[in-house]
Amino acid sequence: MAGNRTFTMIKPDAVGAGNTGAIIKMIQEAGFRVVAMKKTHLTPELAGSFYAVHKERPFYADLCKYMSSGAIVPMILEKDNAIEDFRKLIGATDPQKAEAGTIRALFAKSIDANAIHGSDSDENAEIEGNFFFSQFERF
Ligand code: 3AN
Repeated sequence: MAGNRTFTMIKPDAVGAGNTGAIIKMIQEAGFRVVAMKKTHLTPELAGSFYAVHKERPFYADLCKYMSSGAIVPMILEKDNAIEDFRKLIGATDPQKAEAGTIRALFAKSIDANAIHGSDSDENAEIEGNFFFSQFERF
């Protein structure tokens, strides 16, 4: 992915609250191009394998339950400096600490129901994008 792609998912709290369109608008206005996108619903098992890196963390079980509680909208996004710029756009994991104007400050309900995911490295963006999309689903 050579540094210009990231992966995101709009999470069940934000999809359920009807904020999908507003969030995609913010993403596009920040200069990201949508390379792949769909609406889907994870099983608890699939959520568990997506978040396998967090298996040992105390919040893992709740996270898997939450991420399979409703529809999500995964996307692959493209922009120069995508990983860093996207994490700036979404704000801190805990919405109480997220900078004003960020997606989490505007739309997240709590540290677990925090509206949106953003990959933390090029390597993880590639792994996470491949979890949801085949090469034939990218534009
Ligand atoms: P981020 O999504 O900001 O990169 P990670 O990768 O550390 O955060 O955590 C993955 C997800 O796990 C978060 N998006 C959040 O939903 C959940 N999470 C992280 N830390 C906590 C915590 N202390 N308590 C509850 N859930 C958490």
